[in-house]
Amino acid sequence: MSRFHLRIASVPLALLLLVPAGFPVRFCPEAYAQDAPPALSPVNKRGETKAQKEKRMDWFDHAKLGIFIHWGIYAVDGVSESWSFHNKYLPYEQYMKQAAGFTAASYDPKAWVSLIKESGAQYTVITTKHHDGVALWDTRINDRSIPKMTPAGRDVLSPFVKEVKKAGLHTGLYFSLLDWSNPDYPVFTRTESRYSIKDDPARWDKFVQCNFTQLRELCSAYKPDLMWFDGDWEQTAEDWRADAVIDLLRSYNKNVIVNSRIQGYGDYSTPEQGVPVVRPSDRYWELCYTINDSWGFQHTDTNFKTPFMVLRTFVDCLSNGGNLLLDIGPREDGTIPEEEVAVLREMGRWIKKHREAVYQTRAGIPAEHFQGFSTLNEEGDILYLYLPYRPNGPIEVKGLMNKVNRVWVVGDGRMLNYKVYNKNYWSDIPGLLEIDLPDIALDPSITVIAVLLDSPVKLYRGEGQVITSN
Ligand code: H79
Repeated sequence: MSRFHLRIASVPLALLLLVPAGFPVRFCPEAYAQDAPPALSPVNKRGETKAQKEKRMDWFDHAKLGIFIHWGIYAVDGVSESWSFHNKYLPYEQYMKQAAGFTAASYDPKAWVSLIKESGAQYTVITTKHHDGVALWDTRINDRSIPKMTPAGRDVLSPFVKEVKKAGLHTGLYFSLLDWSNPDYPVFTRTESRYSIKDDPARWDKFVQCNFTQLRELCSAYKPDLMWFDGDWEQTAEDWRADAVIDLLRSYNKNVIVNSRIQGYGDYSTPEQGVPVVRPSDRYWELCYTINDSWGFQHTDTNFKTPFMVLRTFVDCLSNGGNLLLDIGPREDGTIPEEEVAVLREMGRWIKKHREAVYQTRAGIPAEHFQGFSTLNEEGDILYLYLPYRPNGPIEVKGLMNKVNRVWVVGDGRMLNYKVYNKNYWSDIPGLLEIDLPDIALDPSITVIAVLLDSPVKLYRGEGQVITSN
């Protein structure tokens, strides 16, 4: 047993329990062993091993950034997607009249994909149908679609997906399970219901068939790598036929990844808007997040975050081992607001410079060790430190038991001077690692420092100690 194992073994149990569940095994196996094993999702109950799931999730795990697109008739008047009629901010008829203003006149799917590619994203998820039931493609189940209802007069999904695949990005399709416009769907507005499933199961079955038909249309035409469901909360897994939905998706692509919003049947969790404060317990997660406060285009919403703010949240996700699914809301004519373009371009600049500290990383060390965000490489022997600020002195890392072999600025290559302070010969407790960072090495946004260790990272997690020997 190594010296480190002995050290961990002497740490009180209560402290070990504080270690987050997603904490990599390599650090401290004993601490990890204290955690309950992550719950198996129903998909795994159906026979997939942990190793098989890891393999299937591999591209997603390394993708880190995805671009979400909310595009629909709600962009015409700039009202909230579907919710505006559901919550009765305006009458349903007025909401649907927006269709007459949806032109896609300047829609350039090639330019969209080129911007997404430039941002450094590895996948994109587009709203094929939101809760309003209006499909972007030419569905055969009804006339509620962009090709049938709007002056755009054509399927706007196919040319986009074609470009996505050409660019080597992964295809994600957002699909609302609920459809407040469908006459056979029980819920209409917040206060109006059409019927109840238990009173008329045959009518519900009719609706379920609509979902299955549309899912078949999407799977056969677009071969999604990822299905992003939404709106599952209104019905149970049984009513959605969640099991059969997953079977259907897998019959088209056995490696398909499904988000969690299908009543417990998905592969990864999807916090929405609220940036996680503690590391999510799910091994796989993705924060979906808007640049202003709206998913779709809303001309009155000018509350845009700066590129720096979005980048900082991206790094926050990286440091906790998750992805960022960053939303854009194109206008009805297909143009993308300049503020959103600026954010995607800056993400691209920064990611390109720091790619070694993005795609091949996993969650970093606990915040007590470093006042900022951190990640580790796959092997665990390079610690990346992200500085969304200009430091007033040396950068400090606490409790690092490894010897440091080299420190440099990522994307710049400059070697940095470092020193360890307060490492006493009579104590096993590590000293303070202090790294000098000259102003000239600072990135205009977030500087990244790489710390090469002599072996996979080992952390001291104790409370300190009095003199034990001298
Ligand atoms: O498409 C975007 C939003 O329109 C959609 N998801 C993103 C990606 C969205 N769905 N729900 N919400 C946003 C927030 C709604 C939450 C609530 Fe509820 C619905 C509160 C009350 C009803 C959640 C579900 C809490 C209770 C039921």
